[in-house]
Formats: sequence, structure tokens, C-alpha cells
Amino acid sequence: MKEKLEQIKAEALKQIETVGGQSGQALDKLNEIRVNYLGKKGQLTALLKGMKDVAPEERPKVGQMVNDVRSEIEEVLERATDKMKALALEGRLKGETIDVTLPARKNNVGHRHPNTIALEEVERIFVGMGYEVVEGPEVEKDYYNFEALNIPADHPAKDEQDTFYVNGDILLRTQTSPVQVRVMEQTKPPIRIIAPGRVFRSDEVDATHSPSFHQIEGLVVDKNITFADLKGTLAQFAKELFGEETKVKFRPHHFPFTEPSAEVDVSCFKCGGKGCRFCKGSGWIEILGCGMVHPKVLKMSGIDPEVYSGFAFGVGLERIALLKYEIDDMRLLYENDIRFLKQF
Ligand code: 2NM
Repeated sequence: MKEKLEQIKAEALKQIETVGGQSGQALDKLNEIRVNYLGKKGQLTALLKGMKDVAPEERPKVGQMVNDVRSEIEEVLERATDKMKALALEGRLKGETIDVTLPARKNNVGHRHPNTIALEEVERIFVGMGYEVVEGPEVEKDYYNFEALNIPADHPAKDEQDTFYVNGDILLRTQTSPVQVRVMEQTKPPIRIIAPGRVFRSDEVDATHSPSFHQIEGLVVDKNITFADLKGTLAQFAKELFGEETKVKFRPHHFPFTEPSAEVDVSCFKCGGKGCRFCKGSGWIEILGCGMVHPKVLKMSGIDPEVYSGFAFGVGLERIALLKYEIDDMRLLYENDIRFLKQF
């Protein structure tokens, strides 16, 4: 019995020792050895079954010997298995070594949207003239969007078809002037602000319309502000935006919140005013609306029109972007087609 045990042990250890080669296969082989010697139908188990032939008083001693051999084989197997696993890991890590000399994968760097480029350009111009940039809520009270701007209940701009209502009193702002009303309520003049932001109108989508677009409105309130200040400011704005040669033309217009009011054209920056396809032959391009803030509007916001006066203007951001980058369809600004956006 004892000799048999020694023989099994020597055999097993030798087999374990000779396992090598490819690590995956080596691990399989080690498992095979485990099953062969230690498994349910293995050689040591078979030996234990032969215990009935051993004299009863010898059994504990023989049992102890079998267990010792089992432990030893187990231990050696475990060490061999660990070693093979370490070898396997080492091999895998070697295979995954990064070649730092390979050229890097090309990185696609994005850039600002043409709307944003145009917005930042307009902001830069007005901040340079001492204006502050202010923002306000896109969901507004009827009061700030219409009433405080002297837009009466029966004004066409209030038509259900043109305005998105949340309820009878709350709506999506149709312009950013409500931001300016809020500033007038809270600030003692002088006020010099621009209010850029998203506005909403219930318009069908086409090349020049969208239910959601962006506006930049300006407001100046102080003592002795005149139409001459408005004219000089917008003339300077046009020069900075479209070039030093740019001229401005003020055409009488009507807005409920300004009096007098005007629409402003700039000389065509493509043809210099001679007339071309870009300006549809007229030499002029319409860019914004403006006027002297209506005394009623100042008064409603707590500013005394006998002491203060002001001018205001509003310009569509998309209109500026379309003109500046010679884009002929506003929808391109919203589709986020990378082939389009890459061009700016
Ligand atoms: C425009 C045209 C003319 C305007 C008026 C005001 C306020 F709040 F002072 F009354 N903000 N913006 C205004 C004036 C806007 O957009 C075409």
C-alpha cells in the first residue's frame, strides 16, 4: 500500500513538472492530471476504496498517508496552475503592447455653429460700445411680452395663430423685449443693454421662417437720448458687421413700442450698392427694426418720460447669419448636417 502511494505521488509530481508549452493547453493538461489523481474516479480515490483489505489497526495510519499525498499533489498542482496563469497573462500583455510610434488617429475638432459665430460677433460689437448682455425667460407673462410694450389686446401680433400660449396668461415670448421691460423695472437709467435669445412664433417652416428663431434686441435709456444717437449707433454697428464702406438707410415704419419707428437697410456688401442678385437689384438689404422707446412704455416700467428718453432696436440673428455667410435657406441652420456646418 505504502509503495503504491509513493509510486502514485512520484508519477503525479513528474507529470505536473513536465507540463509546459502553450499556456491554454497547459492549464487543460493540469486539470486532466487533477481529475486523474484526485477526482472521484481518480487513482487516490481508488486506493482509498482498497482500505478494506488493510488491517483495521493500520487504517488510520494509511488513511493519514493517503491524505498527506493528496495534499501534496494538490499543493503542487495549485502552484503549477498559478504559474501557468501568470505566464498566460504575461503573454497576453505582451500581445497588447501599444506601439507609441504609430501615427495618432485623426481627431475631429468641432467648432461653433454659424448662429453662435454671428451672435458672438454682434455681442462683441455692442460690448465694445459699453452695452451689457442680459438674458431672460423664454416662457413669459402676457404682461411683459405684450401689455408692457404697448401692444393692445386686439393687436394682430397677439393672434392665437402667431403666438404659442401655455395658458391665457403665460406664453412663449415672441421677442426678447420682455427682458428689457424687466430691466427697466429694476434699473435706474442709464441703461445700455442687448438682450439676445430664442423667440417663438407660430409660423410655417420655409426658407425664411421658423417657429423658433433668435433675436438680439438693444435698449438705451438715459437723459437726452435722441434719434441721432440711435442713427450713429446703428451706423457704427453696420460698419463693424458688414465692413467700413457700409451705409445705412432709415425708412419710416410702425411699431407699437417705439415712436417714431424705422426699418433699417444697409448698402449691399456684395455689390456696394450698385444692385446685384444678392440684394435683388435694389442695392439695399433690410436688417433691423428700431425706434425711440414710446413714452407709455417707459412710464409703465417706472421710468419718467419727462426726464428720460431712449432708443431700441431688434435684429434677427438668423437673418444676420444667412446674410453674412451667404446662406439661402434658414432650415440649413437647424438641420445640423455636418457637411453644411463644416463650411464655416
Ligand atoms: C424691435 C424694433 C423696435 C424694442 C423695443 C423695446 C423696448 F423694450 F424698449 F420697448 N425693446 N426692443 C424694439 C423696437 C424692437 O424689433 C424689431
